Amino acid sequence: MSGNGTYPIDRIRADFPILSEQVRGKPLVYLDNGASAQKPSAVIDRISRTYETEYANVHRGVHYMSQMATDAMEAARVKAQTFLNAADEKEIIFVRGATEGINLVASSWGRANLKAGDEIILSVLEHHSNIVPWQMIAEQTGAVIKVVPIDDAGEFLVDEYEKLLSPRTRMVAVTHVSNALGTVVPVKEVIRLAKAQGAAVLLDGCQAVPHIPVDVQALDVDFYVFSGHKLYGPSGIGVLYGKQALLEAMPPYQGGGEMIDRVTFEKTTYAELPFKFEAGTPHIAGIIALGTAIDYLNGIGFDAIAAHEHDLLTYATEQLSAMNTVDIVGTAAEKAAILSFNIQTVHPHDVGTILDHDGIAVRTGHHCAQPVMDRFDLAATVRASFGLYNTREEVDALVTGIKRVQEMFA
Ligand code: 7TS
Repeated sequence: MSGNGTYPIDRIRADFPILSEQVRGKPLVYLDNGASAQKPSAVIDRISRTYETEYANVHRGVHYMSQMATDAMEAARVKAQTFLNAADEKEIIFVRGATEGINLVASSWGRANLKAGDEIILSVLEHHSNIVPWQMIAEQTGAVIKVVPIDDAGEFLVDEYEKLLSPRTRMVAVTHVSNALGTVVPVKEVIRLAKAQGAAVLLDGCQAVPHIPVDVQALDVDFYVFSGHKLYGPSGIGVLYGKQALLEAMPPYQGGGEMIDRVTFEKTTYAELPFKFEAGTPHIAGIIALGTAIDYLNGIGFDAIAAHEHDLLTYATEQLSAMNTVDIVGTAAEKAAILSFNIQTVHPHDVGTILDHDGIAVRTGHHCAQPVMDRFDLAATVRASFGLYNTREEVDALVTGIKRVQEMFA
């Protein structure tokens, strides 16, 4: 049961076969959704069905199977468009994941738009995949990176951000929700201030899309990326949204089949959007099943998901706050489904290993966000990250596990 009596938790849990698995003789308590979420049967079955009944390469066959696969893939593009409320399906580019989406924008948009002395604004909260691609393009173009600080609660400091903005700011690339702390960044304000300076904005939506509805038109954001595997869909597939005019003005990222209009050794012309950015055979079954994951989420509804996860986060935060020797890292006013903490004097990896013996899966380490760890002068944290199928009983299991760790190290 959850704290919210109307949420169909039992039915939802039954949709995820892996949740009935035992780990070391104990029921699996999966609290590592920030790293990757588990898959409902609908998604798993859709992958099988694609290969069993409607598989061929896409966009190139006149034959029946190729047309079936192409139609299913393009239907998934429309689902992703609707999911983000993009104005046009051409604005949805399928990529391997958020990492590839950010690399695509940094490389392609960056090459076309950045020159020496131009400024890129990131924040301390970024995952490495929203840092390193910008460092690489900065090195190539002479652009300069500025970093928005956070406070002791892990809040994005809008005042400090405002001070960093200047007419030289060309790109603001920030996360929508921090993977290490759970902080929800005030992205509407971030975008409004960037637009006032004429800067483009990319949002890394990896940790946002599983928890909160996103409307790219209402946000007026230029680029938005997310990974399918954190959204209860397959790994190896993700989405880059870009405003059509920006994508049209950008050079291709990779060359190859699918992305061309006409190839001769003298000159090659490129395909229209979105195909210009989709070189090579895509992850066909993954794209189709990502569409199914989106259907699945819509079937539950974001209001219900957000309320359920808010209840779990609040319940877990209360319990851990009450434990002396437990320090919660990241206490922003608005957080989404992520609880990072440390047990004083116990190394996070030891905590993770002991919890694993109880069947509890959490992530320990720097969470690919080393600047966040540096900000708090930590090497690592333990991170419990919740999903739509977690329960208060699982939070209780985590609390019992933490008590066991405390007793072992007392
Ligand atoms: N951005 C954010 C905010 C993320 O949380 C992650 C993955 C990525 C980008 C990269 O996504 P990928 O699918 O391209 O790898 N974050 C995590 C995590 O927190 N634990 O494992 C992966």
